[in-house]
Amino acid sequence: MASHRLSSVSEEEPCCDISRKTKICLCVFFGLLIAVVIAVPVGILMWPRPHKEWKGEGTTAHFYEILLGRCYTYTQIVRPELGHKDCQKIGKAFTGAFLSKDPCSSTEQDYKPLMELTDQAVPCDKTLLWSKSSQLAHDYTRVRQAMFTLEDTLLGYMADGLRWCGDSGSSDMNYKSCPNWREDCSNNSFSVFWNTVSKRFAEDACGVVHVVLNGSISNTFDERSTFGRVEVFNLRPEKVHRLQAWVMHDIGSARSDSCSSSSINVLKRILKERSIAFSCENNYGPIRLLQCVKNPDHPSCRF
Ligand code: JS2
Repeated sequence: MASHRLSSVSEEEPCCDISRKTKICLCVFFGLLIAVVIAVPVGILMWPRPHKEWKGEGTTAHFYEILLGRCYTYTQIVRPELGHKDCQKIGKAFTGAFLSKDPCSSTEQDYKPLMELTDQAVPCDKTLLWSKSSQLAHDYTRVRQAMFTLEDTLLGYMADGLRWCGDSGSSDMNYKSCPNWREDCSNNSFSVFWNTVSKRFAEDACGVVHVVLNGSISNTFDERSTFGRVEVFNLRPEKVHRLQAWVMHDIGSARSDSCSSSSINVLKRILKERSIAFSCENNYGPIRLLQCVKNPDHPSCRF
């Protein structure tokens, strides 16, 4: 009797009273259930969240291509003595400073790898700072190539006029919008970059440092500007023994500020407290010539 029983358990016989088919169905069901339980949260996490809307312009189109192109142009053509710089590494360090990060909590630390890859010595007496006179300062160094504004150095040249930001929820650049300094946040990737590179530019300066200031506006020296807030306070008195200011007035415009005006006296006082000598000249001749090239018929340009 017993032997027949064991051998007689036919395929259809339910074990634990359930059929093989049911067993398979249950396995498939639980398998699917487990898959869903895992897939849903992973899916939610992986699902690319739309970038946060900011008040400022988005990342410049073709940002990375422009950055790399400028790096090669600068290191191979403009300043070939820097031909040893690795533009691929520099490009990666630049984007690594802000991609996949909250664009409102950017820090100087984020840009440290980039700063280390782009160190560049500017000869003493050849540093030119500027404030509210970008065009004039750059017209001058385009002609007087021995002098350097920040934008005449590798990193300033690469980033000049560009905009960029990322997002902690995505590894892409946000081309739609980026934080605006006033309306969103001040520690945004873009502003922190310019503060960081301006700080280093001032720290590296030596000898006589020059600055082009705009005498046709009220606050010729603005303590809230990058020059007034970052560069003036990062000049090293042990290396910089004088700051020479050139206060330029637009051709044909009324004089608002000059070397004897109150805002310039504020600059003079700050430098005195920092044991850095100060000298100032209104409408420095060579830059005046450049202004007259653009306004040849103006009476004050009849030499
Ligand atoms: C360049 C940008 C951009 O001495 C100069 C430079 O060294 C510069 O880094 O900082 C100084 C000028 O800044 P400041 O005094 O604030 O002048 P400004 O005319 O009121 O503001 C210009 C913006 C300076 C920082 N910066 N510099 N190229 O594309 C650029 N974008 C920003 N924000």
